[in-house]
Amino acid sequence: MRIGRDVIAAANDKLRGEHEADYAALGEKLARRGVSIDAVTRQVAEFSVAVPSWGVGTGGTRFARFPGPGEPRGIFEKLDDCAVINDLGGATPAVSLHYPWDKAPAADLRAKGEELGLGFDAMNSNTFQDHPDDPRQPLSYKFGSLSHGDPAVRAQAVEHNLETVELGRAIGSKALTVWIGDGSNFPGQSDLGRAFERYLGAMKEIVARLPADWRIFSEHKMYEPAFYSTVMADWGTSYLTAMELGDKAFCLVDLGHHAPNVNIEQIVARLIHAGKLGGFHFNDSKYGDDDLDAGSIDPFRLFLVFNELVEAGARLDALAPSYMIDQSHNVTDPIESLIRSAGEIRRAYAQALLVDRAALRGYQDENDALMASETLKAGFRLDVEPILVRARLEAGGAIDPIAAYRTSGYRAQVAAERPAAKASGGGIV
Ligand SMILES: [Mn+2]
Repeated sequence: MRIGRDVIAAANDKLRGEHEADYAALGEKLARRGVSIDAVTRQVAEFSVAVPSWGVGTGGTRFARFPGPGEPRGIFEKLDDCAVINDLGGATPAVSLHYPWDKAPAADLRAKGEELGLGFDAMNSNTFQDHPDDPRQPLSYKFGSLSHGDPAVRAQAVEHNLETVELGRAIGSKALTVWIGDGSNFPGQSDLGRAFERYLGAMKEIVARLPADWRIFSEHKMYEPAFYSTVMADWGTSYLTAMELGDKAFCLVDLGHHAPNVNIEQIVARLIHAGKLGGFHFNDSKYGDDDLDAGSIDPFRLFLVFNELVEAGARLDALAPSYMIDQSHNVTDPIESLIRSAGEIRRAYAQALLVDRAALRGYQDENDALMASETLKAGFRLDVEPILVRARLEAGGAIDPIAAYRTSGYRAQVAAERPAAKASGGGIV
């Protein structure tokens, strides 16, 4: 089921007058600075972010999971929920799948995507848990996967990644994201050097068999599930990996996978400089890999990341990173969280577009620290909501997507149709 165009139109009718006034007011304000609001709206409308298939189910913590009503029971219902997010928010026309959680015949996935107006972004493999029902994966990943000491386990993990690529290729994806849980809990448990070398060897086998037009993203994460060392621990290791693996290999930056207070925007700038920025997993965090809604804790940091992206200009266009959300929703309706997050990501982009870059460069060159800082913050302080609304409206979405979603009664309807949700994957990756 989908939310009818008439429901969205009726909700919009009530708010349209106010929106027009807000858009005109912001347009006037920007015009005084020589900026065309319509041009900025067009850029924002062209920016989209993929939603994670695993994000539409309720996530969990290390301690428990509290399922919500009407959780999708499989990939096709997940895609239904993803379509609602895109229909209302107009910013998320692609879905990132997780394999084998989302295992299904490729033709059916393609048909469902076409029916819902959804495409498929990067594929995610899964060697951080065992798959006892899969005859092709009889060996355990308890002590690692691509870096495991046993070559048979590594070979199994390589084959699993290639199987993930095979499905991705059949549904129009062009990239594989590899995140492994490999690591150790105790000093001495694992040889740090040899584990990394084994990982590189296994990744080289995957890269050698990757389709010509595919990219591979290595996603680093400082800790968890391993608590002493992680094989792919930081952006330095990820960069080393991408360099070693060659032209098809890039780094993926998950905003929650860094030590507290790390300057993520600087990492982004470095990876752009190196031509190795492959993509993002957007989310927000206060303490660790919290997987909270993008922009909900530190919207300024999100803005600073987008400031680097906008600053990079043509160099970024050449890299064409994959923009994806990776969140775990434990206490909210996942559809609402994902609509909100996509909006916040676009907000950060719009604010970054509105930074006066010529003035900023001038102050930087003059070492006027205060005015450089003020010029940057002037973009962040702008209320760009009318631009976000206009971009949504032009895509057929809702002026207030969360209000329209609540009015639609979608959650109650799917709760009636989808009894006894069973967990299909966690959400903290
Ligand atoms: Mn991630």
